[in-house]
Amino acid sequence: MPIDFSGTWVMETNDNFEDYMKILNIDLVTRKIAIHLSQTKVIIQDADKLTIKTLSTFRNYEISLTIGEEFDEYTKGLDNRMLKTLVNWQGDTLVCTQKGEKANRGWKHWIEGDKLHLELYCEDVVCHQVFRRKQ
Ligand code: ECB
Repeated sequence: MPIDFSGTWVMETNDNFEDYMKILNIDLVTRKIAIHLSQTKVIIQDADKLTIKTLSTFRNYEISLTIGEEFDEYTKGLDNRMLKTLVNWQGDTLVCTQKGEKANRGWKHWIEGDKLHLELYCEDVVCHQVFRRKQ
């Protein structure tokens, strides 16, 4: 039985988000707004199905997927790119690869204690976000 990421998670830290946005060619004005956002993750995990909502006061973003099945992801409202995205288990870590224009793009989710971790990576940039479970 894999672990369950389901729940509502509130951002505590967001390291290197500026460089992650820069490598995705996000414009300065958008970056200035986005850097100050508190993001909330709402994750619904049901067997091999996963919905991840990223919510903020500025923009929301949502994906739904089946673990182990590649799908077309359009990063609407983020960098607006088309990706071939695949999420798999690597032990208790969810590992995502996002094939597209940018090399070495993807993310990893894992849980440590009561914290949800997310590493967002692209090319040589890694952004590390930590969330606490909302009671
Ligand atoms: C949706 C809240 C953030 C809105 C930021 C708006 C503009 C910045 C544009 C692009 C920056 C790139 C990504 C934003 C960071 C987080 C959003 C979701 C990142 C992601 O791929 O999350 C995965 C893993 O949780 C699920 O989609």
